[in-house]
Amino acid sequence: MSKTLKMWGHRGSSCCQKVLWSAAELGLSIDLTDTGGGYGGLGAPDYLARNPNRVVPTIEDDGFVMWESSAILLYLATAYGRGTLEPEDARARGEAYRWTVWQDTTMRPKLLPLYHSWIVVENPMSRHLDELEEKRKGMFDTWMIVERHLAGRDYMAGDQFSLADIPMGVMAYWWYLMPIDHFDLPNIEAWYARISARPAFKEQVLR
Ligand SMILES: N[C@@H](CCC(=O)N[C@@H](CS)C(=O)NCC(=O)O)C(=O)O
Repeated sequence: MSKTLKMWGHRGSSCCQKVLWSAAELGLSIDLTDTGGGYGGLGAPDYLARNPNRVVPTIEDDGFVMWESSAILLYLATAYGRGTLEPEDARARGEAYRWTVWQDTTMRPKLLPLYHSWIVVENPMSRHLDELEEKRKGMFDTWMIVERHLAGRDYMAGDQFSLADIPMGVMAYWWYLMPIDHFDLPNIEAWYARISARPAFKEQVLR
């Protein structure tokens, strides 16, 4: 029987998708308490006692509480995915850590405002098309870093799927969700086709 982790979060959150997807890759079951988003509960005393940041996700593994989605991903990979999600090779592992940190510090801060602008533009009364276009164009250099990195590589941290593909895969999911011009990114498209064919991605992110 697979191990079950408790999780507080919601499926519409990119941070939570990182955790849900990684747990599924590792064969871990998740007992999800819908929290945040439309569900609320971030200010409830028992939630705040686990996560004082008023954000999701939070997990609990046999009484061990973790928050901060990338830290949760790294914890799960170390605890349950040595040699699978967590590469054995120190340099591949270093690369995996780098892309995980970079997703939080560089990619997400650009993608999130673009996504929010797109939601606004979906409103037919919107006057924000210029702003959307500016943010879209502003992502070119960021995506090109990934595009060049993937030249001659099947996955973000080498020739095997690893934890590095999860945060970057979730970013690609949100990017391709928007019906905008996605630039010419053949290496990213080929990589995204590879990772989005994974059953855990289909179950936890695409659903
Ligand atoms: N750095 C934090 C960011 C957490 C965060 O901003 N979570 C968002 C969802 S992605 C949140 O809780 N927003 C409020 C909500 O969904 O109600 C992490 O990666 O865990």
